[in-house]
Amino acid sequence: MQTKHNWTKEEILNIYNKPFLDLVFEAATVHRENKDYSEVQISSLISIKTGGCPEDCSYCPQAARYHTDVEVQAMMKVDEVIEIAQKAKDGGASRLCMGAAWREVRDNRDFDKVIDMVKAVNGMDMEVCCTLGMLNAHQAQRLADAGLYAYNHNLDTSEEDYKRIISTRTYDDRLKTIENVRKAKLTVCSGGIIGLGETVNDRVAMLRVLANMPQHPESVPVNALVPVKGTPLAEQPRVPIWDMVRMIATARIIMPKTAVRLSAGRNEMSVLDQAFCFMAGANSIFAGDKLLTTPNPEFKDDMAMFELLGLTTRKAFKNGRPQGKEEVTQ
Ligand code: SAM
Ligand code: DTB
Ligand code: SF4
Repeated sequence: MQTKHNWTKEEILNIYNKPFLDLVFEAATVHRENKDYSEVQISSLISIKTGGCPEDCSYCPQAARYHTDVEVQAMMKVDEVIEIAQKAKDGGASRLCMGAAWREVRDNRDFDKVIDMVKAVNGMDMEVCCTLGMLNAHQAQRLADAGLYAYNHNLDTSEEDYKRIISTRTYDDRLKTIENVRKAKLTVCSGGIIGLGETVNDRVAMLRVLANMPQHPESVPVNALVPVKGTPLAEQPRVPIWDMVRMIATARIIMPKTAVRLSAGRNEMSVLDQAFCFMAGANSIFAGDKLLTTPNPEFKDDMAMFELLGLTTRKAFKNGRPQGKEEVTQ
């Protein structure tokens, strides 16, 4: 089946608002037609530079202007990253995502260090992903040349709602970085957060931007807000599981080939909640006892869940390496 890139708002809204069980059934059907539905990709997160970020993203515990319990930490050493990557690999992760609390990448020694980290983890035969804020075309190319597999850059909400959540950059800045990532032939990981106080129209509008890109993102993370004390969104109520399932199912139906990641918020979900998300087409998670700064279920509990649900873990590089990359052996 060919993927579609001209979704209207009404089409997506009609999918999102279907009777719950019809929606899950349709998403599960699309999932089974397009993917090995029992295979789940495991990504592990490392915060290589924590806290002190100049941006004002109102959900984020790492923004310097909010008084949260996150302590600013200097950039990690390459050896530390290798050690954590090995543990993640041993635990079953096929991808390692390195996050930095930066507004944007600067051409300095810290970026050189990230390049070294990318080379090292790529050499361990894991897919390497980075999320470092805004990038120009040259920086995206440097990451690609070092062996980066994916770049994560979320849209978070709709263009209309963006100013309510973040004032220090624009939606267009976000889209421009995603374009630079595409030009460097990296795979794109881009999604958003629900539970920010957005409307269903905002959720649908964000999904429409992703689904109408000339090429669908290879991964779409769906995060449930983790409300953190000290941030402006600390008092937001928890996202109902029904909304999380609707969001995942809609993403699965409109982007059938994409990896839809059940991302932040799993620590508050039961195994049954998560089972519904997998049924609705989620086929990727972040595993490891920490996301960037907030808790996540333990590896062993996730493995017990996989066993219970009959899920298996996806191997690295199943779709080959991004164009132009040589096979790297350990
Ligand atoms: N600084 C870079 C950036 O903003 O692109 C990379 C790191 S940033 C922490 C990565 C993503 O984490 C954000 O785009 C947002 O979607 C997600 N995130 C941050 N805080 C969150 C929270 N409290 N709950 C859920 N997702 C969150
Ligand atoms: C994504 O979409 N979610 C991850 C990853 N990409 C970088 C981050 C979630 C962060 C949750 C809050 C924290 O742990 O600081
Ligand atoms: Fe900084 Fe990223 Fe957090 Fe925004 S989401 S404050 S850019 S670390």
